[in-house]
This record gives sequence, C-alpha cells and structure tokens, in this order.
Amino acid sequence: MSVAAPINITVVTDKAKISPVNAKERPFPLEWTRNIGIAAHIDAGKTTTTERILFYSGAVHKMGEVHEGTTVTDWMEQERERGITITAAAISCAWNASWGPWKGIKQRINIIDTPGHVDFTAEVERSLRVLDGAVAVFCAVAGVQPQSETVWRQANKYRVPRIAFINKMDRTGANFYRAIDEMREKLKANAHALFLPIGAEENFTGLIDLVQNVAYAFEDDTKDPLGLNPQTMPIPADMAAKAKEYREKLIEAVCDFDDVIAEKYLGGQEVTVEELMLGVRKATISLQFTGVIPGSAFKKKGVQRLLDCVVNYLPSPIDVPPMRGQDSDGKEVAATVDDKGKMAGLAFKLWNDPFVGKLVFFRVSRLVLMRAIEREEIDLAYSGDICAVVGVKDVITGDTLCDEDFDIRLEPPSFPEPVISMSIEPNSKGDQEKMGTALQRLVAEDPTLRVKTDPDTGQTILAGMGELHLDIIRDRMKREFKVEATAGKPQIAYRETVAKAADGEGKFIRQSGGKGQYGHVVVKLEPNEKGKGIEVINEIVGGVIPKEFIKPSTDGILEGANNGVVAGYPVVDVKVRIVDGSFHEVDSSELAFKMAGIFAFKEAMKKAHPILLEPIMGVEVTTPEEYQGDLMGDINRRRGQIQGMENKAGACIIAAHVPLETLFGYVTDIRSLSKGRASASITPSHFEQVPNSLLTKIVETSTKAPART
Ligand SMILES: Nc1nc2c(ncn2[C@@H]2O[C@H](COP(=O)(O)OP(=O)(O)OP(=O)(O)O)[C@@H](O)[C@H]2O)c(=O)[nH]1
Ligand SMILES: [Mg+2]
Repeated sequence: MSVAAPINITVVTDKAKISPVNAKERPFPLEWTRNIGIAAHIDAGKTTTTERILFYSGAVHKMGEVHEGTTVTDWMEQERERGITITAAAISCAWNASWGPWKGIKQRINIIDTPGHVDFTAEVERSLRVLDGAVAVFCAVAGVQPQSETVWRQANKYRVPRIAFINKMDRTGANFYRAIDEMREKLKANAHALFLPIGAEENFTGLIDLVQNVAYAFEDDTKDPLGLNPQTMPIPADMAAKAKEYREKLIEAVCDFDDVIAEKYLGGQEVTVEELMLGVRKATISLQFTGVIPGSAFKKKGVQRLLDCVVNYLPSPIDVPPMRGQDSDGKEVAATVDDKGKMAGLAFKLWNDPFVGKLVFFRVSRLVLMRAIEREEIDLAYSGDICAVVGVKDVITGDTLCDEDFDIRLEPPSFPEPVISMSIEPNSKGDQEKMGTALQRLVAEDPTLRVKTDPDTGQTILAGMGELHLDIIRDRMKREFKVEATAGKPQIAYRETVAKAADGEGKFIRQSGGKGQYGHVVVKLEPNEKGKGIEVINEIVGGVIPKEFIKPSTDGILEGANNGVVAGYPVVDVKVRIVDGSFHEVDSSELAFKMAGIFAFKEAMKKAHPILLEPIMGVEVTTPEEYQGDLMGDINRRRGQIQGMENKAGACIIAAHVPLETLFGYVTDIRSLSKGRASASITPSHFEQVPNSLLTKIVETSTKAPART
C-alpha cells in the first residue's frame, strides 16, 4: 500500500495555538474558516441545499424555496422568475459541528452557490478558482449528469478538494449506491460512502454515520416539520452488517493516505473514530478521495450532517497550497495566506450594482463583505476572505490587486469560447447610446460575453454560451439599463484555425514626400494546442525590430487574428513567432509595425491551410426505450455521432456528439418524436472542422462572431 505525500492538516482547537499568520483582531481564525462552493448539474438542488444550510446555521430565520422565488442566493429577478441560478452568489454563515475536534467551536463557512446551467459555466469556473473546497451535489435519481462531469473537471483543474452530497433521496427511483458507482465510472472519482441512507424514496428515514458508527433517525414531518431534531440512535440491527461492510471499505480506502490507519488496519486493530475522521480529512484534502453523503435538501434531511462534513473534512485556507502567480519576469511566486504578509487579491467577479456601481469581488490574501445581494460594509478584510470592493476602476476579471511592492500576477481563471452569436439592433437613437454603456458594463462582468460591430453591416453582434445566456443579457439590458432592442436569430459562433505551419511576411512602407511609414515583420505560424487561443512569441534577436515596435507588431497580429481568412471568424489555437523584420531610422512608427503585423499574420494564415471550426455539443438524451430507435436516427440526420448508450431506472440514455448548427429547436423536436417523454441535456464539448460540403454556404452567410478583445 502506498502512502501519499503528507498533507498539512491543522486541527487547532485552542485559540492560543492558532497560527501566527492570523491577525489578532480577526473574528474567525483561518483554521476555523471554510471557503466552499456548491456545484452541480442544473436542478440537482444546489440552491435548495444552500438555503437549508443558511437556515440550520441560523443565518436566515425562514427557509426559502426555489419554486416560490424566496431563496437568498437566487436574488436576481430573472433567477426568481425562472427558478434557476444565473449568477454565483456568495454568502456566509457559522456552523457548530455536532461532533469532531471542532465541536463547540463555531466555524465560519463562506459559501458560493453556483449555477448548473451550461450557459453560465463561467460562474462555476471563476468560483472554483478562488475556493478551497466544494460540495458536489448529485441527484439520487439521475446520478452523474453531463454538467456534473464538466463541473468535476473544472474542480480537478483548480485542484479543489470536494465531498459529494447525493440529494433528492426522497424521490422515486433514488439510488445512493448507483450514484456512487457512477461517480467512480464516469468521473473516475475514488468515491466512498461516509454515510449510508436508511431506506430510500418515501421511506428515507435516517442516516448511518460510518465514521462515528452511529445512526440518525429523522422525525416524522408532522412532529418536526423543519427537520431540526434528527435523533441519534444505535445502528439498526438489520443494517448492522451492511454498515460494517461499508465502514471496512472506507477504512481500507483511507489507508492509502494515513500510516496510522494503515498500520492498525493491517494489524487487525480497531481504528478509532478520531483516527478515521482525520484519515478522511487527509484523504479528501489530498484530492484523491471523495466522501459521499446521502440526503434530501427539499425534505430537510441530512443537511446538518453535510455541514458537519464541511467542517470536519474540507480544508481551511491554510490547509491548501497557496495561490500561485507569476512576477513580471514570469518566475513563479506564491501568495501565501498571511494577514501580516503582502496583499494580493484575485478579481474573480465583477458586478454592476444599481446603488453603489461597480463591485469587484476579490479573494483576498486582505473591504465590503457580501451577503448575496445585501451589502454589509466592512473596513478590513483578512487573508482567505472573499469580499467585494466598491469604486475600483479599470479592473477586469482575472486581474490581481496587490501591494505596490508585491510583484505578482495571480493565475487567472480561464473561460470557454462562445458558441452562439446574434445581432442586436437598438430601437431608437436614445437606445443606441444606452446600449453602448449597457454592453460595456455587461461585457466587463461576463468573460464569456463578447461584443463587436460587424464592419460590413455596422450591426452590433453579441456572442455567448447559448440561447439562454444571450436571452438573459437582453433581458438585463432592458430591465437594468432600460434599453429597448431587437435581436436577430441566433447564429453559430464559428472559429478558424490552421492545419499546418507556414511563414508570412508583412511590409507597410509608404514613402511619398514628408515623413514616410516603415514597418516590416516576418512571422512563423503553426497550430497550437486546443484551448490555447492565440499565442504570440517574440523571437527577435539583435534588434532587427527595435523593442518598442514589438508590442505594436504583436497587437497587429492579434488584430489580424480577430478576423480569419476563411470567413472572417476569430482565429484560435495558433502559435505565432515573430522571427524577423527590419526598420527605418526615421520612418518607422507604431502604426506601421501594427499594419505589418496584420499583413504578416494574414499572409501566413492563407498559406497554413486555414480551416473553419464549428462548436460540437455533448448531447445526452433520456428516453423510454420505445423511442430509442427514432431518436438515434434523428441524431444521425443531424450529423451526430453516438458515443454510448445505457439503461438507467427503466429509461434509455443516449450520449452523442452533435454539431450545434443542427440543434436549434432540438428539445421541442424530440418532445414531438417521443410524445413529450424524452428530455435532453446539451453541453458544449469541443470545436471540430466543418465538413467541406457545408463550407461554401457558411462562408457566404457569415456574420463574423466577435473575438476576445
Ligand atoms: N424531491 C426533491 N426535490 C428537490 C430536492 N432538492 C431540490 N429539489 C427541487 O429541485 C428543483 C431544483 O432545485 P434548485 O435548488 O433550484 O437546484 P439548483 O441545483 O440550484 O439549480 P440551478 O441553480 O438552476 O442549477 C427545485 O424545484 C427544488 O425544489 C430534494 O431533495 N428532493
Ligand atoms: Mg441554483
């Protein structure tokens, strides 16, 4: 059995022993703080779970419901009307764990409730970038759904330790064990039950805590309508064997992370509750293990135990490696969490507040504390805190706010490329002006929203992650900025790239009397790794292009890449090396080098076998078996490729990759193909080359979606 690298787990229960990185006046020491995110597929119950957490921890006095539009974290009008989360909301509470080393010591829990809908995936991305831990919520009936796979990958990318909450155990078809199996198969998670459910569906009546070896019985709805008093009891006799089996499995899994447990287990000795708790904590923080808890947020079952797990198993800000960044020479620098250290904060979210203007949300390594949309003014924030600052100008998502003498740029979150675009036309001249301001603010908030003016038609084009995303943007323009505008039909946001390497030379030389112009740039262009965008590398030696003209040359290349040579769509995943050039003592200017950069890029791209890429979606259709054949035929007609099929809880699930271009109206179409019984979930998957047979049509009708600016 291998023992993983030691994990720093701090169990400090005495205020006198807290780490010196804590400022004296800090209300909650870092050791007693948890910054967590709640993330999952749409409708898994994240907002409901968050709302229950706030209620049980005493942060709110009345439990809100999503369907009534009364939850704290779904505060936007659009969220309340539609019953879905659109924007990530941060909120704090304090929890006194019912057992474990911190029993009796309130822990501060900062929570970010994230949206599940794929169109708002940027909210998950930026939240996970700044959190120390996460609760992944799954539906006990649906199990691991497509967006939960995306979220899982995002959490892996940002190395966020997590626990899993298998919610909706009250629903017909709920199956805790199947959900764990799916986590193992589909997510490759080392998932192990921390609790077992007693019963399921309407008979979901309690939990068995495998670590403590005790059981909890939920009281009858009539006796305890708010689920405030689950009763502790011995493990029921008919579950004893199963509980023993699963406790063994848990101990065995934890052995890999903890020598003490491994030794005892192999020696046939009893592992104590304290040892096992610490073992699970270590295993979780190592990122190689996920503990799983069943419950039902809606029916108010199991949420207090989930909170105990957040405290006992998820890391505090000092249990995880410090945020990484780079200094101006590109050398790696760490932003250690320390109240006395230099300040560095990552701007992960911007929000335009109607009362105070632009709010910039920071994860501080040190302003206003946010409570969903209510603001509580504070003078000081401490390291590890998540807060918002009012009145900072010119900040965009991913920027670092730091002390003047701290040379650091924290690693920003990365965002996916838009897949859909549409034109938007203001209804009057007054609307035109307001629309400019509105779009500027909305683009600043949302890194997956792009705006550009089509040079041929003069139309404003918006690009985003899906129809719902653009619809919400339009709605916000109307409500928050009072802009009346008409939107065109959604179009595909194609991209362009190259298939091979090529050179390009650009010259911008004008010598007709007076001061001339002279810019000359030579580039080598080659395909880049997927998702890398445009990378420009300066390889000029010996000053053939003077230093001050490198930046304008680069700008020219990037501008050239905004409109590709196939159909004018933005170019992605290309590496451009500036390798040669020349200059003129008198005539060279920034403008001339910028133009030369554009020309060099275009020439190289034309020679580098340029291709058009289209967004491909991951489609998962759930249908009764009798419609399976028809739905598969339909996918084939849409140029789709079937990736797999499985049967779950009596339904057939078809997974496929389908070009987005063929998917407009898909959900309505499959309803009519299946008498309303099939449903589909659609997530962006990747970009792929457009088949030649379709190329001409697309080139002719291109509306040139906007690129990153
Ligand atoms: N039966 C049952 N329904 C639940 C449970 N938890 C949540 N729901 C319901 O599921 C629906 C979605 O719940 P939300 O909490 O909005 O889910 P969400 O994950 O926040 O959804 P998005 O933010 O839009 O991705 C609501 O109608 C809830 O009432 C549960 O434990 N059991
Ligand atoms: Mg929600």
